[in-house]
Amino acid sequence: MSRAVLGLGSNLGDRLAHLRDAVAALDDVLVLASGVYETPPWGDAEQPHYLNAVVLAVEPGAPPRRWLDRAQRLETAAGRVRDRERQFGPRTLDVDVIAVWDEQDEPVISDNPELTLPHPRAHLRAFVMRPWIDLQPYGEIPGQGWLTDLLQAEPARADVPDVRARPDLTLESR
Ligand code: A4P
Ligand code: MG
Repeated sequence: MSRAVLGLGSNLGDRLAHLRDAVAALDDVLVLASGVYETPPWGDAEQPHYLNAVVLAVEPGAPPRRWLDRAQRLETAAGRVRDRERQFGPRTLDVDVIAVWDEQDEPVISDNPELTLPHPRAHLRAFVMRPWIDLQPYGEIPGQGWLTDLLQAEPARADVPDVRARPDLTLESR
């Protein structure tokens, strides 16, 4: 089994619908979806707040690249328009491949710019690690450390209070 942690984010349009549609489209590989969190924008302040969530997925025999293909198909389906001037700008849907484990359950490590694994900014981001720790209290970002430790270290620590659970929103499909 190839295992993946995927990060979902949306801050344009019907944010919850974008996340739910992505989760529904992952139905064949989905193991667990986190709660939904409302988060201030990271990296580019002049944009609306995001809804963020994390999912765990498995697929027998999937090479790492297949997770990226899936992520990009989901973004396209949500009508995402890329603004080359704003790397961290607003979007209907962002799907990042946060980490992948191969068939032997070994973490995939890669500095390929097409698919860098683990995601190079995941360990800095409370909006990724806080939902993830819901699903895996003993979760680890390969090469970076335990989620528990990373969430208590700067810079993520300062952002944790602003990552607000939205128990009124769920990712159950419509
Ligand atoms: N790429 C390389 N590695 C990966 C990976 N592990 N996962 C490449 C996904 N893509 C990866 O991505 C640019 C290129 O990265 C792709 O060609 C892919 O091959 P993109 O989706 O075209 O561009 P982007 O998403 O605008 O840039 P980037 O650098 O992925 O931005 P991020 O890091 O995704 O940041 N604030 C909050 N609160 N919540 C958010 O969800 N998201 C962002 C986007 C900014 N601020 C946010 C949030
Ligand atoms: Mg992205």
